[in-house]
Amino acid sequence: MRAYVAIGANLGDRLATLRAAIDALANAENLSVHATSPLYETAPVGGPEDQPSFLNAVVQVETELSAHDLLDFLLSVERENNRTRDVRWGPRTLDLDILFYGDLVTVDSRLEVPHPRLHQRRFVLQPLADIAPDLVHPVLGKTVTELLAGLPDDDIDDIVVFMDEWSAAPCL
Ligand code: A4P
Ligand code: MG
Repeated sequence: MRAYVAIGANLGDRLATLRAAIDALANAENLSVHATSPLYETAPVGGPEDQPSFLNAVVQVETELSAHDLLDFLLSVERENNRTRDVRWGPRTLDLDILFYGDLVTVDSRLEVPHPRLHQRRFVLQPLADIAPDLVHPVLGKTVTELLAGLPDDDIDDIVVFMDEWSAAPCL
């Protein structure tokens, strides 16, 4: 199955943590990394005031894991990278979110796919558009390019390219 995973960090050595996360994905059994977007530096959306800026990217993976097993694996990679959960939308060393898992549409107490806020967020849609512009949201029926174009443009300056090629996994 093809899946898209959003990765983000705004605490500690953000770049080193994101590289470690990509290595963990690339070295996992039953999963391979097929594309990595450029890395963006982004202003925090929500959460406490004055939290540090994020580094964000999106990764395309192919996996034999079920969606829930993929979630468990991503949570284990977060834990290995010292992720703690204190404040909702608060600062974190590493956040790994499943954006899409094929065309799957599912909601339960542990997992919601597609990610319920992806279509509102430039820090997700911009890197996703870099690697999958024509991907269609299975609920909204719009491509990633269309969703990105539909965002209000008042936050356009809140995201800038930090680094184009930044991981050992395949980039664009
Ligand atoms: N969960 C449910 N669906 C999913 C999914 N599709 N992928 C559950 C991953 N996890 C999913 O997650 C809480 C629980 O969500 C997990 O245990 C899992 O069972 P979390 O990582 O502890 O919570 P969170 O990420 O703080 O919450 P939430 O509401 O998912 O956060 P968002 O909406 O992802 O926002 N600003 C910038 N610039 N960049 C960012 O990366 N991230 C956030 C987090 C806020 N502001 C940001 C950024
Ligand atoms: Mg998360």
